[in-house]
This record gives sequence, C-alpha cells and structure tokens, in this order.
Amino acid sequence: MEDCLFCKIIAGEIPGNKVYEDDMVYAFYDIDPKAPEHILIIPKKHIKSILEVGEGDFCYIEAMIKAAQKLAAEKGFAQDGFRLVFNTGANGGQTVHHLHLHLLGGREFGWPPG
Ligand code: DGP
Repeated sequence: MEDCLFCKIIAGEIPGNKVYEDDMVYAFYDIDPKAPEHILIIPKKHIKSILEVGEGDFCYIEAMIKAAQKLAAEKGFAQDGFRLVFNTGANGGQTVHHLHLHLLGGREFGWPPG
C-alpha cells in the first residue's frame, strides 16, 4: 500500500529493527518504547485496523499471536507476564493505520490503562 509506513518497513525501504519475520508477519522494535521490551507485530498484508480484519484474514491474527508467544519466550519475559494491545481508532490511540499488535514486556503494567 502506497504511503503506508509499516508497509515500507516490511519492504525494507525504511529501517525497522527487525526481530522476527515469517510468511505472514513481520516484527520489529517500537521506535518509542513504553516498556523495556516493546515489539510491534504486523501482518504482511495491509489491513488498516482490527475492524478491517475480514473472514479470510484471521490467519494473520493467528500468526501474530503465535509470533507474540515465540518472542515473549525468546526475550525471557513470558513467565513473568506481558501485555498485548491492539490500539484501534481515534479513542483507542491508533496512530499508524496498518494493523499492529503491541507486545510489551519487562516490567509490571497497571490497570486500567490510561
Ligand atoms: P499506535 O499508537 O497503536 O498506532 O502505535 C504505533 C506505534 O508505531 C507507536 O508506538 C510508535 C511506532 N512507530 C511509529 N513510527 C515508527 C517507525 O518509523 N519505526 C518504528 N520502529 N516504530 C514506529
């Protein structure tokens, strides 16, 4: 998709600090980390948000969750706990309109979120 920042990161046109990639997803460090470990997991297909996940797209959600499990274990914070977040739309705080799963670890998180 033209002019999509995350599509450009997947394509290697913008450096992305990649931590994982497979056929379905790409994962990289967030440029503005909110935790000691803050990774973004994105589908290789341009999907705007969780609202745009169509019937044929749930395979991407599965792949994103599997990548989160793998990365949490690899980075060593799976047992202590972590947070997964899909910010969606304006009230949800979504600023980049390519679906992304925030994987945050390495500290304790409060609830409710701000
Ligand atoms: P959200 O607010 O949920 O849409 O999260 C978007 C995240 O994307 C935000 O935490 C910062 C991150 N981000 C924005 N631009 C870049 C970039 O150019 N590179 C990287 N690695 N992360 C970015």
